[in-house]
Amino acid sequence: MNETLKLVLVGQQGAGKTSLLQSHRQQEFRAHNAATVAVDYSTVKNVEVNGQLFDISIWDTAGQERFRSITRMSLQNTNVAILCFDLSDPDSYRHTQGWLDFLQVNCSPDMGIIIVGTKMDLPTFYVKEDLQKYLLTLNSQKQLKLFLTSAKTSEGIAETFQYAYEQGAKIKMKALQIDKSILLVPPNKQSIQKTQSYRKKYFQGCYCC
Ligand SMILES: Nc1nc2c(ncn2[C@@H]2O[C@H](COP(=O)(O)OP(=O)(O)OP(=O)(O)O)[C@@H](O)[C@H]2O)c(=O)[nH]1
Ligand SMILES: [Mg+2]
Repeated sequence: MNETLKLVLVGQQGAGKTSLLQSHRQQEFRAHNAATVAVDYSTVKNVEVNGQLFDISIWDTAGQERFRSITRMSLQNTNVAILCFDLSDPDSYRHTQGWLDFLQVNCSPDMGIIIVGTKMDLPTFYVKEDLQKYLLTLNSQKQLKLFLTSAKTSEGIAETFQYAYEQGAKIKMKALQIDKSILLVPPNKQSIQKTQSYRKKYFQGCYCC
């Protein structure tokens, strides 16, 4: 059975999350996308990443504030979060620190984070070098990789998802190795005795649970 990978798209309303995914999965661009309600979810099976097959699910969250608790729940067990901001909208850009804080509070420290500037076909005030410097100033415990994309021209889309898949695969395989090494450590005599005495005390000698 394939391992699973989970990616989640987050960011302000209208940042271009749904368009990014549509460009990646359907190679299409819609000039007027409806705002996402709650969260959309889709899986593609049998994707080869780093020589291994994965079933990759991508969760496209809603940027609207009223869905924040659903976004929070969607982040459970995420391998990589793709944080989008709109390059043509300074307000969207200013919210990246808030979104990073949100991810740090609600996600496992092992999760990867990628920052994606969207709509690079539109006029923008930012150049990549300045954005990269800005990322270094953000309060993040991780090294943040930045991609600039356009769902309209599909520039940068393939590279963004390829990187996200590879990073996700590395994180997933590392976590599985840790799980296996924990299972390989045999329980010692002391801990077995401790468990038995605990069960006797609280379950009156019932060992079935
Ligand atoms: N020119 C241009 N417009 C884009 C691009 N990406 C998205 N848009 C437009 O921006 C608007 C919002 O894009 P969405 O992808 O729906 O944004 P979203 O982040 O999913 O928004 P929510 O679902 O509300 O959180 C849409 O009308 C898109 O057509 C892009 O790369 N270039
Ligand atoms: Mg959307």
